[in-house]
Amino acid sequence: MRRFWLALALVVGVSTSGTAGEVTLTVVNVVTPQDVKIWEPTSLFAKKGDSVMLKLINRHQDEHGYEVAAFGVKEVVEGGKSKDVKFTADKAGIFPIKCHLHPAHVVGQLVVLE
Ligand SMILES: [Cu+2]
Repeated sequence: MRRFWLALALVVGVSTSGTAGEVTLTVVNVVTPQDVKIWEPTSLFAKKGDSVMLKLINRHQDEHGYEVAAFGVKEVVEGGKSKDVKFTADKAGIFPIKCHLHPAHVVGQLVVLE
């Protein structure tokens, strides 16, 4: 339950209309106070059918991956660079987000509402 509220607190973009819309977010790879590298925000929200546009910004010197396997997203962002990603959230559910290069340190989720 605590994890659920934490996820809610990290909501940045949810489209509010009844039809499919667009979710545009900037996601930045940062280091937490616990010295863990994460893509922030860690929880992304969209509605089924939304186009999701993410600007991935890697603030580190080494490259990091951003994978949302459920939607065919698998990017590598070089150190100090950014990359734009676009996909359609065409199914509802909770889908893991990870760095496929260093799976241990970057974990998040994409929540797609029906
Ligand atoms: Cu990484």
